[in-house]
Amino acid sequence: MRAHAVVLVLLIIVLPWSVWGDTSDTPDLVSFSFDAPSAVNYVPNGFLEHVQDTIFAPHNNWFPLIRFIGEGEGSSIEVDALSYGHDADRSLFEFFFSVGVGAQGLPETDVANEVPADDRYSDLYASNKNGDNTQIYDGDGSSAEILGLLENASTNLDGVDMRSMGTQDLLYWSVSRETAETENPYSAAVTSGADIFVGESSDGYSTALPLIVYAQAWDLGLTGSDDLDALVVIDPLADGLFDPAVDFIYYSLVDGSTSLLASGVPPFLGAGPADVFQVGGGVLTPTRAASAAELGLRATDELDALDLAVREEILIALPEPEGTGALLVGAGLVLWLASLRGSQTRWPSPERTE
Ligand SMILES: [Ca+2]
Ligand SMILES: [Ca+2]
Ligand SMILES: [Ca+2]
Ligand SMILES: [Ca+2]
Repeated sequence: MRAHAVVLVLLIIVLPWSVWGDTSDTPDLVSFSFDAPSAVNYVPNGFLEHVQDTIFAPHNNWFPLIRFIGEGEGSSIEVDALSYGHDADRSLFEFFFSVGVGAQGLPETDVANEVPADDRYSDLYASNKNGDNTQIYDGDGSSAEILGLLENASTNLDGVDMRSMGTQDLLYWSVSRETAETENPYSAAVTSGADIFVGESSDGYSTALPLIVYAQAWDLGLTGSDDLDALVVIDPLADGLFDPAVDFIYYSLVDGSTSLLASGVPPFLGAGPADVFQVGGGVLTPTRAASAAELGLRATDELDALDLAVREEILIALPEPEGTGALLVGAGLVLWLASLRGSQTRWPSPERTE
């Protein structure tokens, strides 16, 4: 009985730490980038590597932790989409996304309910294409799990993978059209904002040479004047080569991309910047994987970051709310007191000690 009580006491001491210990930071989850204007929120405060090609982890503060540095301090390279690459069955996955400046969301969705509107751009939402969406991460953590972003300064998250690391040690990314046209090594290699690059997920990923192209704009049914702004790669062989027979690529386009404006054929005819398209799996021409309405977004909204993930895995992996820790402590105390009452010959009851 004494050993039983000792174990219970240890549980009371250890459980709160195991539950609460993860709530301050969640570096094991989510990798994300923000856009160039957002860097202004961090760099003047001495966070010189908090720029638009850095990849971040969540942090319980007003700045996110650094996961991968691209060019780093003073970078002018805008990484506007990223994916570690998946090897699993995509049919199990839901859509996890961030929205861009001006997004409204359909009425009654979490995007629409996030106010003021400038707070929406730094959040992550999930949808199973039922016309609704749920807030999963909140930029400043006031209404959901925290990313460590400044919402009052409208930090705009522009790329995401719902994991801390890939299983394939690869990183796939796209850059903005402006970066592709003006910044080396992208401009020297004559790339476009709709090309997808691949490298090892280590420091310097976005500036590593030689620049390796995973898929070009035309592989995606796009033109060189399109700009891909959200990306999920499924590359089961992890060979860094787009094989349209077995690989899948999911993507969204920036508002104003040529294919959205002037394609005239499905799936781009009548589509917008919040629609998600796909190629691969033996289908060489793009199809629409999700419409704005299916994701609970308006046709004019911008979707600017995307991943496909299993919601239960994300939610299970999230730290328990503090209320759960208090419940566990309470339950532990009740069990401890019960054990004391059952062993009064060895352990004085609380009543006797007073
Ligand atoms: Ca970025
Ligand atoms: Ca965003
Ligand atoms: Ca791009
Ligand atoms: Ca988009």
